[in-house]
Amino acid sequence: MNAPQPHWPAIRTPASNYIANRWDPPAEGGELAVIDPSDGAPFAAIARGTAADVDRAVRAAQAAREGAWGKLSPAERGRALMAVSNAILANVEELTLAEARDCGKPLKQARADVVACARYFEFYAGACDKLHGTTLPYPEGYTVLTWREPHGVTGHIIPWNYPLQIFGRSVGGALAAGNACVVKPAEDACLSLLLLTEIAAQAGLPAGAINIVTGLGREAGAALVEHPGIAHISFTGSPATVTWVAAAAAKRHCPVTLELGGKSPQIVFDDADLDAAVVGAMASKYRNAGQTCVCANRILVQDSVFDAFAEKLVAAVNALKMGNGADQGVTVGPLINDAAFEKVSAIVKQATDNGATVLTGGKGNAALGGNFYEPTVLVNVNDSMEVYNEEIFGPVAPLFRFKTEEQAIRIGNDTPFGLSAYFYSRDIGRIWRVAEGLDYGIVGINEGIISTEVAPFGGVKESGIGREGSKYGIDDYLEIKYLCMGGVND
Ligand code: TXE
Repeated sequence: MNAPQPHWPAIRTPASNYIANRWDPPAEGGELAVIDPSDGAPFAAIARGTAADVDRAVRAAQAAREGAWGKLSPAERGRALMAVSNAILANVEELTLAEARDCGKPLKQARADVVACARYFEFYAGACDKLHGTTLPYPEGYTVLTWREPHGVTGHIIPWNYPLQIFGRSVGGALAAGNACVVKPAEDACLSLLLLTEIAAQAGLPAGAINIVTGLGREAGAALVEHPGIAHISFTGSPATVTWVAAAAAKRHCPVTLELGGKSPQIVFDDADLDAAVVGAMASKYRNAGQTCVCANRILVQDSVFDAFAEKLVAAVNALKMGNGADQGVTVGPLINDAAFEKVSAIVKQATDNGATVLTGGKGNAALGGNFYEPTVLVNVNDSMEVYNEEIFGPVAPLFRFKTEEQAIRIGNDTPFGLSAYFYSRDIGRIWRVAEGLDYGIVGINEGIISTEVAPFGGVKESGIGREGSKYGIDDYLEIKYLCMGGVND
């Protein structure tokens, strides 16, 4: 690479799985290189886990369910999760560094992800002793009630774009419900989760409550989905991979929670506060270099304010600072790997070859090289282009014109995805009409950042099944047992 690299402090990088509260070397001894997305150079190694490691992790989780973890009262479970939350914050520096370097994130953003992860654990800690069933009205002589029970051992397949946040949202909810967890992080970004699991153990979490097996999706990931001891699978990733994951889970009737990304519209109406809409678009589209499942992927702007919005957006984009996450003031880092860079480059090229105009960006950053793709704004785009149809997963904002509210809703819904949508308007009547018309699991109104521990995260249509985060997210990790006792009056 051309750019001088900043100095990264050393990061502990154990090439081991973490099972039953100890580092556990992979049975077959394999390793995978950990690549720094900012220069393409390997800087560490992780274990290449296989089916034997997954099996050991599942057994450790089963033992935890039957042992120390399963025997905690709900209040004690809550205190254990609160201790994990506090320990995450006490180790914020180490976790921030690991997340930033592994994912290519600016330090400020990685730090926010660590804090968000701690908040998930704090939220779920408070929920543990508030999960309960109900009594039901039944004919006299019967007593009927429901109990809520954990599935047992849950499997969690985590992607590379927000490892800490997605871990907190998914694993935190499963633990609050009383499950023990086996986690397979993405091969592109494992380090923060390995460290976090050790930190959780040191904070007193009983052995086997969380176990991590690293490795390739088609090896360790597939073994996790197929393992008969896994009673629920949570998967966040691509629609291509889920076809396999969901089919393998269905073969053994294993319930799933799925989050598969999106094609979020951001609609800017002519009565919107344009500056607020630009701030929202910047936060939504360009954070994490556009590698966010809820980021604005199609920005629809009403005709009369299109040029003004485009001008303001381009000015804001040109003020971003691209570079290595460890450098002061950097706001946009590299894409995660070569494949991601090629995908984004191909989508933009297909658009420009067919008449799209680049207002800014539109290419890799020549000075930084590698996987740095310049923050981009495109106009003159249409619905025949990949940039209209594909989840871009890069810092590229295509701007589309629309004339009427009905047209905006129609274009906004014109995708098989249904994760999140955003719109900007100050007309209260319009706000409720459009919120109702958009076919999405999450709708941001005059708001561009949407993910928080108190809210249900997930989508409709091809964006997935179920929710994580909030009290709804815990429901996915609980079974309902219905009890009917007769003969009470005999
Ligand atoms: O995803 P994969 P990739 C989208 C985004 C991105 C594209 C490709 O558009 O450009 O997907 O990313 C594990 N059995 N999203 O290739 O393959 C894998 O190890 C079990 C959106 O990284 O879906 C990793 O842990 N597991 C998304 C996880 O699946 C398997 C976030 C995700 O990898 C497996 C990431 C298998 N056979 C990408 N194969 C979002 N929803 O936010 C792979 N995995």
